[in-house]
Amino acid sequence: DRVTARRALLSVFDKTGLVDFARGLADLGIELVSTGGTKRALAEAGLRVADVSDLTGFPEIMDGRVKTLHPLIHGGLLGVRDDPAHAAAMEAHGIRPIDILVVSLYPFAEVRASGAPFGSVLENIDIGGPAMIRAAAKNHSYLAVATDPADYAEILEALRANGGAAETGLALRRRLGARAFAATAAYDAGVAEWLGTEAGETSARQASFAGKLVERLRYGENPHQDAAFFATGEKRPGVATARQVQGKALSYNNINDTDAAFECVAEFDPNRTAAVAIIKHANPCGVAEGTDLLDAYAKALACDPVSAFGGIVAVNRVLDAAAARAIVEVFTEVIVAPGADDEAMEIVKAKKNLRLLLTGGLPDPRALGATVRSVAGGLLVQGRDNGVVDDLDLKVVTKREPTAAEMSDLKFAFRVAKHVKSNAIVYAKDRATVGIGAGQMSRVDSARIAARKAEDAARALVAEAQGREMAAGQGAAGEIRPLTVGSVVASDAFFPFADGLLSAVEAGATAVIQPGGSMRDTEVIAAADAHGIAMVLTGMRHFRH
Ligand code: 93A
Repeated sequence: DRVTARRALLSVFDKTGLVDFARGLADLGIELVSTGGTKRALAEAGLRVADVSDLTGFPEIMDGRVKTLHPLIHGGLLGVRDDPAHAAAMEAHGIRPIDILVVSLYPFAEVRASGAPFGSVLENIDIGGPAMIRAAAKNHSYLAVATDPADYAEILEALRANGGAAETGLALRRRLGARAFAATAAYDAGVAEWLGTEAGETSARQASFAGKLVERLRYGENPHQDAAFFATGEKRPGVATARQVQGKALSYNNINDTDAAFECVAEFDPNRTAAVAIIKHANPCGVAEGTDLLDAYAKALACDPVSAFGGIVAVNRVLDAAAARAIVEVFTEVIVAPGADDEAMEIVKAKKNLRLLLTGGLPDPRALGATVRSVAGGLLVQGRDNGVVDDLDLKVVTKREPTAAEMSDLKFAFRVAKHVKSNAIVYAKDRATVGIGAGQMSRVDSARIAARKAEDAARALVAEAQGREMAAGQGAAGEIRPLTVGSVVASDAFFPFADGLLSAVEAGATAVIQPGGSMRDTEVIAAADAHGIAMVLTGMRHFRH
């Protein structure tokens, strides 16, 4: 996989580090070829360098718009050295291979930012540079391509190894190739954004850099916002790659919520348990494991039946008829599942507007990947939160150890808390959520809201039971016992003070799972001990904003 470099083509706008790098190449016996300005800079430094025009026998024309766009250059970049037909073509047309390409592009972004007039910004769209970069990156089996002065040192180091054998290895060339495509992609994204803005395109329509357009959406989060859906090409089973079997077109909010639902339910291994997540406004309003999907759905629904109205339901196994029948009884926007059996599909069909999405599988919650969010003038990129509670080193820090049942519910609750917007508080019992507090600015408020929702759910259950008894002619009064009594609770981040914990104790929780790491951990642990609560620290936080 080693290639000996004999000839380098340098064409750089940014001349930082150019002379030293080129001298390093020349010292290794590598021949230099350059475009106008780059050649002048090298010649002034006393280096021997040929002009691209001498090589092509063609002058730079149209104010430099056409200087390297020539078969003698592109043939030298693209020719597959080991292919006899390519070698013959090179021989026949006098094309000599280029082994190292060094390009830095016209400063399009800088010229645009300077407020220059349209014509100068346009003139600073580099065409020949990206063409060469992409050719070299495609042909990285034979070429090393540098698109940034920061790459020079690494390349020189490789060439100087083995007693200055002027060789590059495949691993380095591939890395450089990937950086090169990233550079041209980012460059073109900037051009697209600029020209789109100049053309009066609105934001969503010009966001072509986000990936391949799947569809234009009717509107965004609100009707006055336009929107579109792009696929990145990532093969992760989910809303972007799913097959929509039926129902009307998905809206922006549907797509966002369906993604949240499916990512949440994918935390539950289908070989271990059936699981269902019901999502509203990107937050779970009920998540449960069960003996089968029907059981899991009933438990998930009981957590917050009011919010589940108009929700999105995700299941982790092939949707069966019994579960489908129960789901269609509640007004539901979307069902997303790895698959569905024929009978289930028939049942769903009766609800024309209900969308059924089949993904063909579940995404791996441990997979790497990136999440992107825009801020004014920029993008924030981070790795996916691929932390899974089973992989963590859990530490019991209280006098009382959790019982086996508590421990199982604690892990369940923490798994769900990862998918609840911060501050997240999740009460759980028997592997079902019984109260969820989401998206509050104070953790105590989240805890209180979760407890209150659990009380509401308990009230709803009693009312339902009373209704049934009344219907059966036996007037009865049920006692309202909040579902949080005897539950466990998870917090996505540490308790900064004991108050958040105390409010969970008040609601009846007997065990707590949280990352730990607060300055007041000892205070929080002491409060847990004082109330006979078992506490487990995960060492991992699951903020989700
Ligand atoms: O105007 S171009 O799009 N046409 C070309 O054929 C071409 N070839 C190289 N711009 C082209 N370049 C760019 O010229 C390079 O990407 C680099 O930014 C610049 C270097 O020119 P000089 O060596 O004259 O300073």
